[in-house]
Amino acid sequence: MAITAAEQAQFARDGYAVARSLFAPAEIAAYRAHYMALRGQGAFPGDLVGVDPASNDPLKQYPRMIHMHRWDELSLRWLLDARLNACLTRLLSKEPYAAQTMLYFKPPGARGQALHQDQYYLRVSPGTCVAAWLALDDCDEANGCLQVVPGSHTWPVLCTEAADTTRSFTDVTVPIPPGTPVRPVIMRAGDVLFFHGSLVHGSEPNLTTDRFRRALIGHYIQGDAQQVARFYSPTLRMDGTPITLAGSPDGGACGVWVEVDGQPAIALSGTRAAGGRVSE
Ligand SMILES: O=C(O)CCC(=O)C(=O)O
Repeated sequence: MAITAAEQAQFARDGYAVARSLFAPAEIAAYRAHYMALRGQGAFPGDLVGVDPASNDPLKQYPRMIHMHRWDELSLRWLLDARLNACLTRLLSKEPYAAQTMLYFKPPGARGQALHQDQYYLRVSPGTCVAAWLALDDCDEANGCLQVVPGSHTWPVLCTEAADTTRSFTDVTVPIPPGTPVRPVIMRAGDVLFFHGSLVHGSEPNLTTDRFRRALIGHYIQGDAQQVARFYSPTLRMDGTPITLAGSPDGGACGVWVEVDGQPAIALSGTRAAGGRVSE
């Protein structure tokens, strides 16, 4: 079984779970070769920074890819893979819709991505989004594995603040109270991390000199959702047929940390900025 009862319980409690060895080594090798070859061909629709092999910034040499399933058959087949569908359907109790693919290359020396919540960007309603994050390389703290704040999936979407762009390639982050545990998710290539749309997560820079930290990522939304941010439309049913949901409104309330009886608590008093970055 792809998702065990213990993993399902962890997803409910902590907001994430890892399905170990969901993809075989030969499949992983094929994905790595495919995306490295694609990246070598130049820029593609959705690249947030152009490909620049001469740049000193590793992320300009290997920018992430977005929405590849709209023009790449292998990415589409992966997004709709029956194993991912089985895990997601078990975790969500209903088949999801598929909304996005992304490929992070994260070469040696690359910056990470500051802590954030995917729901800030996808704005799924009702319900939430869920990510399937497939490790294409073994990953740990040295090469910038994903880091999560267990239990933060119960938090509302938080208001963002400026991120440290010397460590993060994105410029906004969410604040967390001092002492809040942030847990590295150590994975082997072929493992898939599933995480809830409100889970606070991100990654630190790749500090190695010789190890990529590639990840193939799918974003899904709960199958009873009626709205999603327009950037993700049209979404797909897991049989590949398109379904166009209403566009969710920009802006809205977001959470700010306050102190209640000496303890951190979240008050919904802020205003989420409209517009800005379109993708998590
Ligand atoms: O892989 C990373 O470093 C960040 C990925 C991420 O934040 C996401 O998939 O939402």
